[in-house]
Amino acid sequence: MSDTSDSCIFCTIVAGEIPADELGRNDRAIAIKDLNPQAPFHALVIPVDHHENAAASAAADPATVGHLVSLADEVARASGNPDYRLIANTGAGAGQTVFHTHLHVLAGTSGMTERL
Ligand code: DGP
Repeated sequence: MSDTSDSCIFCTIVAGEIPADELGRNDRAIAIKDLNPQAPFHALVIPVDHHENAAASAAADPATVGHLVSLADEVARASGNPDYRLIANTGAGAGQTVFHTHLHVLAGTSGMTERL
């Protein structure tokens, strides 16, 4: 486990070193708009602590995933989307491109997207 990784784009965003369109934050995670939205509402919920995927975060602290889901629900509802999908791509073969745990929060469409 490491708390941060200098080469990780999401660690840089969490640290406030590069800008992101922030939707919410607590002491464990932040929620931002996805740079390349795949739905009318597309947020990313990112834990402060750096782990490569949700399973690794859960192994390090089982409460982490619960905190991520709670923040996802908060920002989805705040945007007027009480119905939404959560996705955690795990591994390059599943489409993961950023190897710092994150949940995709998608709303405003009922279908699967080709990308996710
Ligand atoms: P995944 O493929 O599951 O690893 O999703 C990574 C997502 O992160 C992808 O939808 C695009 C988004 N993303 C990558 N770099 C940035 C960034 O610098 N800012 C924001 N807001 N989103 C980013």
